[in-house]
Amino acid sequence: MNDYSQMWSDLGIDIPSHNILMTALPELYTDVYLSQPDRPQGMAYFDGLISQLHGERIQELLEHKQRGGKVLATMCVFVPEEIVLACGAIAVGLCGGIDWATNEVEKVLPRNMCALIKSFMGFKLGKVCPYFEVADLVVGETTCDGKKKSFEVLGDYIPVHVMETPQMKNLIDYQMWDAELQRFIEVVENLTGNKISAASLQNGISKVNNKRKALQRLSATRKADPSPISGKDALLIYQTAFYDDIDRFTAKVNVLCDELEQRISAAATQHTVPDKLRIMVSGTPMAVPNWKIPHLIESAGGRIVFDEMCTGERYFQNLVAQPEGKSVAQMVTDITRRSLEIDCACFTPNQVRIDKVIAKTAEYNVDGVIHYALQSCDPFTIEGFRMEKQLKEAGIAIMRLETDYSQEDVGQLQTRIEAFLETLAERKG
Ligand code: BJ8
Repeated sequence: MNDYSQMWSDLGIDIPSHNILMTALPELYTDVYLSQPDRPQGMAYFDGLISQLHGERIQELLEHKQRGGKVLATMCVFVPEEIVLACGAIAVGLCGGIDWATNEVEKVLPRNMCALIKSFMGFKLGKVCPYFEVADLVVGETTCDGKKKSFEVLGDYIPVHVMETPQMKNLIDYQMWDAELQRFIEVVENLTGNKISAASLQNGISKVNNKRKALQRLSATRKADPSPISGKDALLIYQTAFYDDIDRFTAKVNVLCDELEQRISAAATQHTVPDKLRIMVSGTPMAVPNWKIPHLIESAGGRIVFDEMCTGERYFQNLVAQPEGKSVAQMVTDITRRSLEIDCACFTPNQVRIDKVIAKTAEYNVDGVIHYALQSCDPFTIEGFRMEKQLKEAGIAIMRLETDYSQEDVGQLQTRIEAFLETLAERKG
């Protein structure tokens, strides 16, 4: 494996702290991922991707910058990657799935913020995230109050552009988001020095649509019983979708899907044992390396077959309309329409998300739903109550969990998850 110490040091990474992080992750990864039996061969690429997330991928981004390209770091699926690509820039996600530099974070943010926000702030303040250090601009949004105010604070450390995301889906919200996208185009054009053309935006839309189609294909394989891929592996792919080179990633997901579809065909002739319990996880996104809940569910005998999260369906469930033959303005309107189809809990009302969960439990033959919210995340925690009530009325088993990134509640969570799965097993007979 290459030694990237010099690259990290040149980026201003705190090497001793980064070493601690890099030492802890392989152990966790082996425990959560590599210990799984019968993994698809196509997962080898994603294992390599994770192991090189701070190495080879960062080097690629630096080479892109040496050629005059720009890198934009994002924290939300609202930020239109299509526009970033159309200006010749690259969009990457930010690390945010582990507690880091908490003492430093609590000097600038209140203690009871959601773990996701504290984590990405900790990665910046603790200087352990090379994505922050290669980024020319962080693109934030006003989805929830915590993020809205935290991006203000983050702006003291790195250039930040904040997009005002809509909270409702009325005509005025479409118009506002369309105007926000125009403002974003100006920002990215000024940063990159590249003007968007119809051809470049068409290309950006096609690339992102192809990535989403590949992820939709992956998701569709999980309707099979038994599902040909573990929920943890599927989650890993959804998580890395925010980091990898878009064309390479799309190709690798499609190769994996070929293998999964072959597995499904083979299972049909071999009378393979169906999944014991098929689970949907719904709620706040799980950023790398937040694998706590999926690991507990699958260790207790559940098979996660659907992820109703932004590291999941919410990211790829909708495509931008076909861009061929359209003007830039028409394509921007299409991006607006797709964005307003996102069913994040930051919207009000958001009945469409609950309706989708009910519909998908049938489509994916789900035995029970685990609703997951990070502590102090008001949008998802509050919506979880409504979700629970309506699912129960529809006869669907559901359990709500609230947690953070600490390991302190693992025992308690394990007990609750095992008890829930036992109930599901009895119900299933
Ligand atoms: S579109 S889910 S990625 S906002 S967990 S920071 S909501 S307090 S992440 Fe999200 Fe975009 Fe919505 Fe998706 Fe706030 Fe909640 Fe923290 Fe959250």
